[in-house]
Amino acid sequence: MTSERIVLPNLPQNDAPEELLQQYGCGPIKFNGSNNALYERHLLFDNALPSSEVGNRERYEAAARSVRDILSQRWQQTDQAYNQENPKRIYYLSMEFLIGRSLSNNILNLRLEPLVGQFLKENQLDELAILAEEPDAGLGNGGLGRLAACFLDSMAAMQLPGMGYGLRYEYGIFKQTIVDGWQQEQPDNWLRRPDPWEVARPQHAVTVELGCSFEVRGGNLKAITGAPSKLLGIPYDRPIVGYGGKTINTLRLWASAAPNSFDFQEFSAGEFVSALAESLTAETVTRVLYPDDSTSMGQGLRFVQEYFLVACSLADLIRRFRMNNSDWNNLPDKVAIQLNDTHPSLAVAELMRILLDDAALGWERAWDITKRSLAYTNHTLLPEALEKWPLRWFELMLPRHLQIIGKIDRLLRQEAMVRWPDDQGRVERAAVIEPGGGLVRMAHLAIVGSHSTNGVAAIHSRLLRDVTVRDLAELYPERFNNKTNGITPRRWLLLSNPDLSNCITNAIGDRWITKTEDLERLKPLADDGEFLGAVRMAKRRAKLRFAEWLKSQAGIRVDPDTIFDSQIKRIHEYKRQLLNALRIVALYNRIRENPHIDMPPRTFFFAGKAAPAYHVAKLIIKFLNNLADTIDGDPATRGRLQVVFIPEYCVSVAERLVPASDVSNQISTAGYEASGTSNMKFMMNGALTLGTRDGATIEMADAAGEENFFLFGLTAEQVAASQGWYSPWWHYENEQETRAVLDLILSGHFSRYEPVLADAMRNILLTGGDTYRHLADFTSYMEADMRLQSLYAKPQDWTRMVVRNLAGSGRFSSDRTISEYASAIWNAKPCLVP
Ligand code: 26V
Repeated sequence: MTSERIVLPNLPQNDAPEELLQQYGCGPIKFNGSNNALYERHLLFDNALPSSEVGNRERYEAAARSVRDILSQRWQQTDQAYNQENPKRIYYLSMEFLIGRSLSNNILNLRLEPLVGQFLKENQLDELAILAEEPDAGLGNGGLGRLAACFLDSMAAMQLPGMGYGLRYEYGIFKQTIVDGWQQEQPDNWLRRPDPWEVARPQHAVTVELGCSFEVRGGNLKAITGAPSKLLGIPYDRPIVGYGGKTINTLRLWASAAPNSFDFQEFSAGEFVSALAESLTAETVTRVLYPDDSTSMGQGLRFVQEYFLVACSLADLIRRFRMNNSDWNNLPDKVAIQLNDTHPSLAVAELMRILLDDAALGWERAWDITKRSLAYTNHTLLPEALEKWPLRWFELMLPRHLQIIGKIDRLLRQEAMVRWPDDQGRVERAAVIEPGGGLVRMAHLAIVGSHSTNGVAAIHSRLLRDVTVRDLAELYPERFNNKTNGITPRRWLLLSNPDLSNCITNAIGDRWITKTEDLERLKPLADDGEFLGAVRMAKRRAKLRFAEWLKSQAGIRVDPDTIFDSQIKRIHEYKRQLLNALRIVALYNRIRENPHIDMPPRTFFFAGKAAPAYHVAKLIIKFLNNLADTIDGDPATRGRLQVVFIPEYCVSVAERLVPASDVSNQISTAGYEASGTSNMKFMMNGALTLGTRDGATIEMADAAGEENFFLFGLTAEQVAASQGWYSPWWHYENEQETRAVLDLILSGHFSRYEPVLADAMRNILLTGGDTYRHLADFTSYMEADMRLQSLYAKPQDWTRMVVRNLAGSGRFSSDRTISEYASAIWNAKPCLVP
């Protein structure tokens, strides 16, 4: 595996807006001219409404359609260039794309902001109100889905011929409301109104064949054996605008439908109805995104979703390959398929099926081509999240794939037996089909059937190789590598934090937008008083903006003169929102015991969703809300401590809260968080990190210098080594503050009317053994917090550290990550669009 990085083309930086429109093929069309203006025309005609009835939703649609008009020529040119040049293409297969809103992002990437700004001013339009009409496209659960969206942005910005393939869920991640402190879930019907960004391409529909038929019963999919059936996959394309607008790639999302083979003449009225009901069944396949919890029921539908994504996407990319290439042997030279976790790992069996049955190649040839075309990224080591599917489901739905997987498993076992003739245990541990259990280990299938397996941060890649799949890593050491995650600086800095962006650009120019290594040039400015003042001012503005937004949205008042201290991510025991809560209770105790204590006033923000069936995570949300209420109601700490749980965490909320935060909490039990990506967003937005040595946080501290980080807690090695003897009771009995905090919680101080809560906390933190080591890390978390508090008292020193973090954050751009994938895994090069 080569590690050399590809050289990227320089991007256009300062084209004049009018020239940009020319470049997009929009010379004759005026965006805001009076004559035949795009916007006016859409506003007037698209919804056939009198202007008296036009509201912000209509204005949003008209604006989005205008922007789409502007980019559509360039979008087609990108496609044409790829068809003509026939470069190696990159296909990113993912069950999740957490896109968020597109209008402002597309305007920014097309560099239309000056034009749009002028237009809004002339027409006295309320920009924020119009942007807020766009639903936040939540086709993902969290980090894995947002990473996929950042990767698409980077590939387009870097003019790489990349395409995303996913599912067009009618319902994205559920909407969260908080009622009496408890999480409630509401369906997210984000497509209720037409989505101006999507273009249906029915001419490219694909037929998917399954070994059985289905009935939907009680929310579950029931298979009807012996009745093979077909599904139709209809592609919906969304433009992915690269920064500078040179390249516009495509995200293709598949919607399921019933094939149109129904012959009206031959059926009676009764069958007519049942046949249409069948089409409803077909459409359920892409109805809803699965929330990230492996424990919940009804996973049969998830299995069908995964195969549906794989079958549609491979058929589509193979069709494209065949248009320009006649020799199957060239597939790996023209196609790189990246599997985002094991969710699309049926691609191994499906590509083998295509090569064996459709292309009529022999096993050896097909196997070689498959491995060289596919690559796999692992995103978690949690055993409960490693997918294993029952053999029985393969028998029912995918009998041919089961044959193929059976043979892959047999050949792998033979190879392992040659390697370890005296160790049947190792052979079984390496196998694809789990011994006895009747389950297919999807991670093993992905590793065996591809040429690359990567983790998403150095520590994670090491644990994956040395612990989780050690046997396979010893069989195929050359396949294992690391690609540390990144985030797109366009959405997560330029768009979401205009004040800090300007401040950076004023200091070092705007090349950082596509070359974030330039941020290193800020390092010497850590000693420049004027620059520090500008950075402080930018943070203050972001805090004011956030406080105003929170008041208008949720009616919650927060004080921008307090430290904004945030932890925003999915709610999970290993992410340890409860450790954060213990810290807050300790600070609360300190103030109550000593009202004159010198402590900077703080506002603690939590946001995040719990999987609907993850009972403990929901209890944690309830506890955080009770904590917020109790502290709010206590005059002893008023004006000094405030806790806020922001409901409905999503991309748009992160875009607002991250720029406003002073402190970022990245406090997972070491060894559990594969990488984290919000850690990087905070770092790039001028927050300081309180964190454990886990995931990419380790590399972030390394890049900024550990002296500029507040690291604490056990290392992954220490966590693993204490497995046999760790007891939370030792900390309870021997640490005064730990005991005081727990005693207060267990006394029911924060759960007077809900005794189950205190019971649950006792169980998680003490009697249940404290699996995630909250108590082990509590004291050193408090120590790190004290260091942070003292630094905050010296604004100049604080901001100096912020600048050193910012200067070290360039490595965590997803452009860097993608350039590593492109050179070391995909062997893909940019393809310029003329
Ligand atoms: C599992 C399941 C199980 C069943 C249904 C739906 C579903 C969806 C997702 C998952 C696994 C999610 C794994 C994941 O999100 N990992 C996160 O990936 C981020 C990007 O690499 C990384 O930054 C986070 O540390 C890691 O937790």
